[in-house]
Amino acid sequence: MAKAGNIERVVERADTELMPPSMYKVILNNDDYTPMDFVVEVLQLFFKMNEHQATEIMLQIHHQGKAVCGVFPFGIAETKVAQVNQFARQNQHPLLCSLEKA
Ligand code: TYC
Repeated sequence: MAKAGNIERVVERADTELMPPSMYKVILNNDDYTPMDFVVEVLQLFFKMNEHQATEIMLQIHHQGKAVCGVFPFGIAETKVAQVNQFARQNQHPLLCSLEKA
C-alpha cells in the first residue's frame, strides 16, 4: 500500500512531466581563424542543414558575430555544444559553440 508521502511524490512528478521542457538556443560565434568551409561542414553535420542553408548561416555569423543554429531541450542542446566544440578542437580550429536560454 502506498504511503501518503509516496502519493505526493507521484502527484508532483505528474505535474512536472506535463510542463514543456525549457528550450535553449545553440549559438555559433564568429572568430577570425576558422575556415568558412569548416563552419559550413559543421552546420551540415550537426544541425542537418543543406549546403545552401549552411552557407547562409555561416555568412550571417561572419557578418553579425553570431547566429542561432537551432533550438533544443537542454540535454540535446548541451550535447550539440559539446560535440561541436570537440570536433572544432580535434581539427585545431577555435570555433566556439555556446548555449542561451530561449
Ligand atoms: N570569420 C571566419 C573567417 O573569415 C569565418 C567564420 C564564420 C568563423 C563563422 C566562425 O562561426 C564562424 N574565416
